[in-house]
Amino acid sequence: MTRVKALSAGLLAGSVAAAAMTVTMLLLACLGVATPLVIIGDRLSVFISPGPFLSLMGKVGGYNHLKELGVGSTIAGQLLVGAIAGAIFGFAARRNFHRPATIWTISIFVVLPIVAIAILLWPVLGTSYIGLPIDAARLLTLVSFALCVFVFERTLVAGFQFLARPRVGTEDREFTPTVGRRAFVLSAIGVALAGGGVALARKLYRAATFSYDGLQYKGRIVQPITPNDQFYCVTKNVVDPRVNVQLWHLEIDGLVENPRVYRFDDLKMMNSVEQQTTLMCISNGLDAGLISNAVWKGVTLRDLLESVVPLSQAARVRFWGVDNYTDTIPLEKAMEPTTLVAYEMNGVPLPHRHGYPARIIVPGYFGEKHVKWLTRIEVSRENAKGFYETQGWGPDFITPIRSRIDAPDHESWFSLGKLSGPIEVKGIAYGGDRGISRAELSFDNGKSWRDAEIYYSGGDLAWSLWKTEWLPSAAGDYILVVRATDGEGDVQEWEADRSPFSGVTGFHKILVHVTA
Ligand SMILES: Nc1nc2c(c(=O)[nH]1)N[C@H]1C(S)=C(S)[C@@H](COP(=O)(O)O)O[C@H]1N2
Ligand SMILES: [Mo]
Repeated sequence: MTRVKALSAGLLAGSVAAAAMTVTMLLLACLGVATPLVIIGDRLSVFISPGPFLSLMGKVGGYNHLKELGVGSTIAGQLLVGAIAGAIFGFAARRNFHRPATIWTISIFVVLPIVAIAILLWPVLGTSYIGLPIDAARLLTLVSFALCVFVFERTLVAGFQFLARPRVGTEDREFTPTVGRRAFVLSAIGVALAGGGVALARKLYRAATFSYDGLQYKGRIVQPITPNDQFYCVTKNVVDPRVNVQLWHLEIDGLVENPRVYRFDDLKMMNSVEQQTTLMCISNGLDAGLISNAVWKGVTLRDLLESVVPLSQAARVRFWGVDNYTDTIPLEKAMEPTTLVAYEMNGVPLPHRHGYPARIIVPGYFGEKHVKWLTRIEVSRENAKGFYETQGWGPDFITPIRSRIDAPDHESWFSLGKLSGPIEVKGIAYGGDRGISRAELSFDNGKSWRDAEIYYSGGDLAWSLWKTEWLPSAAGDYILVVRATDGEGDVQEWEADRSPFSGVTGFHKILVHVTA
């Protein structure tokens, strides 16, 4: 066989094999198995610090696009690498193409990638979208990956032999019309595989988080308690877990005397508490709606930790989601009676996208710390870090005082002549786990302030809703500003020395035009 023919036969066989492997991965992904298609992104994202991360996100048009780009380029990259590997294989195998040594193809195309993946992706292998415990998930991820590369290897060898084997009854009359026909058949198989891959990708796309990741709750519709289907949502995942509670375990281990494993029913049998708590994402802008309030029911983390007895060196607690998301809080905060492992949200089991079957609720800390799809609680030393902390968010994760004007809209117009009464101005105020004692409004960009009425208070751990009536005396442009005071008497302010990655501080302002 000539070099060119061997290279092109290898290239074609490699492309088809890569397509077969990708389809296998998509199939596994549909079954909730972690595949390189998504965990490579998880692995890489911790290396990108928040500044470049945000600018990258801005460049590609948002977090969802970044995720799409991540998966898309992984698929493209793997098809490309497969094709090139096929070409190299064809070139190397051209002399004894009818019996390439299986030991070599298995070593290079199966064993080597498994070892590489095990080393490079070790920290994220314990991911399972159906909720398997971490060790079982890691094993399943590896075995599934082995299956994928095995599919690649077998398809490559078979495809290449199919193209390169001599026609029956002839001796090495290569690239006759037979070869052309065979290339056509193999390409057709490749196209069929690609079609199947696209169908699977579509199915996954419909199940993906793109439709709700970044959902905000703000404006006139805001009520004291956010309905579950309107509760803001942030996830690092392309497809969120749908945990099978029969498979699910909650492991509690690390620096403890008696590590324990809880099943869902064990949690339900324990003493439960119910509390209203507001969650806010660290990246919530001054005018944005990545903040919502719900009533959560669950067990106190303290009860769980006391059952395992933390050792004296214990200083932090690290939470693990089944999606391999992690975050930490100080042990002291973990022991507060309001830090929960919650399994109900507004009277119903946690919806899948909010962490079914159980999540952490840690009042007064940014949303990041409220780990969803909880599967492991690890008591650890002082230096343990979470997913976003490793990226470089923080160092402060305690929510500052924030408030927002929900009505009227920014840039709205009123005509004095047509007003039948005062304009209703309303919004929210949030003081972490310190409650809200006061909300004030300014209609002159902060020169003077007057009290608004707090007409709803959800307690110390939740937001308060405020409103006031405004009757502008003259036409003009008005800048409305809101500021809140928390339950400890601290007044909302712009903190000049706060790290930009510890959440923004400052005031929400809107512009309102009043005409005669
Ligand atoms: N397991 C897991 N937990 C997670 C996340 C995640 O991607 N995976 N996202 C975090 C972030 S950034 C926020 S702001 C909150 C959002 O919670 P919600 O979607 O229920 O509002 O969940 C946190 N918990
Ligand atoms: Mo977040």
